[in-house]
Amino acid sequence: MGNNSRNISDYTKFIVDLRRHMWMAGIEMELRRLIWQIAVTGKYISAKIHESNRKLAGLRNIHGDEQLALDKSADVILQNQLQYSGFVKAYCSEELDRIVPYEAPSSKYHVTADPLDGSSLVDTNLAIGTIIGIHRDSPLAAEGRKTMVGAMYITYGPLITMVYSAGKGTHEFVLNREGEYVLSEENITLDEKGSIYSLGGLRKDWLPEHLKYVEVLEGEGYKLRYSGGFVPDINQILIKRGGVFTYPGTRKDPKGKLRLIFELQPMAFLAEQAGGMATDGKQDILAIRPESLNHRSPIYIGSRYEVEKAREFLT
Ligand code: AFP
Repeated sequence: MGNNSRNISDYTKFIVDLRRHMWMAGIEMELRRLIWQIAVTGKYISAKIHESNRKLAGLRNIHGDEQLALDKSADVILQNQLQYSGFVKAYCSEELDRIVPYEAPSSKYHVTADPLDGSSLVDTNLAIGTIIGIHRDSPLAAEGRKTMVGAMYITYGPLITMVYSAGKGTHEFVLNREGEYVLSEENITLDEKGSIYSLGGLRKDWLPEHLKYVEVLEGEGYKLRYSGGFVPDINQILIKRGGVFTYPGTRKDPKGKLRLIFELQPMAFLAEQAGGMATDGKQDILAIRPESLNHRSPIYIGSRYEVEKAREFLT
């Protein structure tokens, strides 16, 4: 099995687990080990979600102790797993106000995290997720296209699934009963045009040009799919092979709601690796130089037709 570049499908008779997949794709060892470490951490975060059981224990555990908010717990779990891994040079997340350098001089990678995106949905039992960006330099050093080497998300839903890319396509794995991540969708490729749209923000706050764009898609019969969770909403577009997610700039928030570094760059990396696009309506998400950790941006992400159509109305 020396030839790493062979199409992994030649091995369909084997269960292709995550480590084998990354090895056969020829991904360099430290990056493979980092992606694996984060995927394993998703199991611990999932256990925390179930252990905390917001429906029964409320915001206090059975001992009456105030429970740390789940998104903060998820951040602590990620930091504990990455700080001493030896692969991570620095870490930043939506739960922190700065980049945390780790004493790992030989390690290469800067990790960005939205540890538990959609945490406000936990009590509704809707799917939520963890979003990860992997950079060869600080995420503040340059635009994503120059710093990013990988991205992934983990979806905590009826199944635990993990989607990753290290620059050689976008692939989905499902956590099986044995606790292995097994390849389920390889080289996900978005169709030129989809049939679903996922529309964030309040219609009454949309800018006229965005409303005109949505009305064109409505006229073409797009079906609305919006859960309020960025990870499952993006995941649906990738797994259904097309469509568009947008959280636009509005009258109240011209920069939109979503965070460039923690939410938009990773999803843009995955979408582009799946043959799709991601813009702020004008320029590629991965061409935007982050101004701060809190940099927010409008987003149009998904199939080429829908994202390019947005550009017609917004530039
Ligand atoms: P929470 O993490 O506060 O639940 O917000 C989720 C989110 O950041 C993102 O996952 C959704 O796409 C977006 O907000 C939903 O925003 P609206 O609640 O305004 O629709």
